[in-house]
Amino acid sequence: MADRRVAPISRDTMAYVLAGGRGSRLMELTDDRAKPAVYFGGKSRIIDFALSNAVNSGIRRIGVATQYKAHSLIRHLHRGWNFLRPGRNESFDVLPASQRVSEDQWYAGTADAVYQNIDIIESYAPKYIVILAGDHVYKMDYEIMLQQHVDTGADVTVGCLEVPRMEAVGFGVMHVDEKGRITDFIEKPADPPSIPGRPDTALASMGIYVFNTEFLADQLRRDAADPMSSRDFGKDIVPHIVRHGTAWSHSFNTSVVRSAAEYGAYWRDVGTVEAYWQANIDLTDVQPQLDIYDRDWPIWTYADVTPPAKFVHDEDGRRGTAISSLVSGDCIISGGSLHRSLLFTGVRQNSYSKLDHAVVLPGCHIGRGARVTKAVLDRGVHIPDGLVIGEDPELDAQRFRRTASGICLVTKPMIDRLNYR
Ligand code: ADQ
Ligand code: ADP
Repeated sequence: MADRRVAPISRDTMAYVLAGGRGSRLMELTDDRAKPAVYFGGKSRIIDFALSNAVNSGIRRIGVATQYKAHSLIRHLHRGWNFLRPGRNESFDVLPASQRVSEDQWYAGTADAVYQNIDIIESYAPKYIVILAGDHVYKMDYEIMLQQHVDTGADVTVGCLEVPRMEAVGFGVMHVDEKGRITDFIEKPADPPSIPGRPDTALASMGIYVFNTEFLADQLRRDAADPMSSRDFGKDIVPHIVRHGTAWSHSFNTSVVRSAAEYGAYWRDVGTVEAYWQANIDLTDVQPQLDIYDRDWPIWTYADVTPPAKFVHDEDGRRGTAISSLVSGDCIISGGSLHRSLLFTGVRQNSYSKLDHAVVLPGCHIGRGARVTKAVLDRGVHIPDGLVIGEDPELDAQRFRRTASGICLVTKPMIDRLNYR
């Protein structure tokens, strides 16, 4: 008998990525770009993780809803993610707010960011839709979650993970029965309920939802007619379905993509300067928890074509050295040294300079004799010759954005202001 192939569920699915959030706790890093567009891991931007997960899971229809400061995000999406071609049962749509309903109307909430484009989604007729956040770093096979959704016949399936109870104040928190069906869902509770028998742990929503598209469209229309609704998945749509329909949880542990070198179930919000710095520096570990070298689950991105990184010694024969560091293309380390640091594309590091635990975004220049410790340097920052960052807490706090644990965020305007002193 002929071999009958059944297409995976992912080929009948659209991934819809919410990428409109400001990410205000990243401070000046999101002054001019949306959080999903923030650089991460040497070559990528944060949104590349959700998009790569979708493509690696077999999904070929993707929509991205953008809103806040979307210019560099949209540019990145057009350059890097436009390879999905209409006509091959594929599509890629960037959907900025205020294009559809009226010119001055932004997306009210996350559900509204889907509702306003529901006719575009329906025109593709995907049977399933997976709603994703564009601002988390993790590797996950959505096909496994889709399969569970189909098997249980749920109205909605919500991705979840266990978090320390006190951290759950920033999440949707759920109760599930012994099979995993959600019995209660509370968005950002002040006093998060714990998992029964485990007082220090709560079950948190990852903000990832699978729906049958038709069902979601009905729910969004119902919600849009409710004047009391804030048009949000976590506040309105999911709690309503928990009360009136069937909502199932899906444990991240079952669909996290681990490579040989990896342990645990890595998922990060990188929502603060502190968490952002730490997650990038973690990549310099000998065996990091997040493996970005896994050829079976690549993190796709747009990247400029660059010449190789180059290490040269300076005029005195002092070496340009990097230890426990990641150095991207088009970087030239001439005489300086770096330790436990991560350089994005096109960084120039000059003689007698030192980087230690530094995250250096594209196009930065490190002047002669400068020393930078425990810092994030925003794109294009030029550190003047001899400037020292990360050694004098009081001075750092005056000049830069210094976090409670002593990480400095340094941006171009902050350096410009120094020159006038
Ligand atoms: P929050 O993280 O607070 O909670 P929210 O601010 O609503 O979620 O953002 C969710 C995603 O949507 C983000 O990727 C954000 O960039 C994007 N977004 C926000 N407003 C948008 C808009 N108007 N238009 C387009 N995109 C927008 C949510 C859930 C919780 C869950 C956490 C997990 O509500 O239940 O626990 O995510 O992080
Ligand atoms: P990214 O570093 O994310 O690639 P860009 O540096 O190109 O982004 O800037 C993102 C957006 O912010 C662009 O629209 C850019 O024109 C704008 N922008 C950057 N710096 C400033 C500034 N100092 N004032 C106003 N707009 C700016």
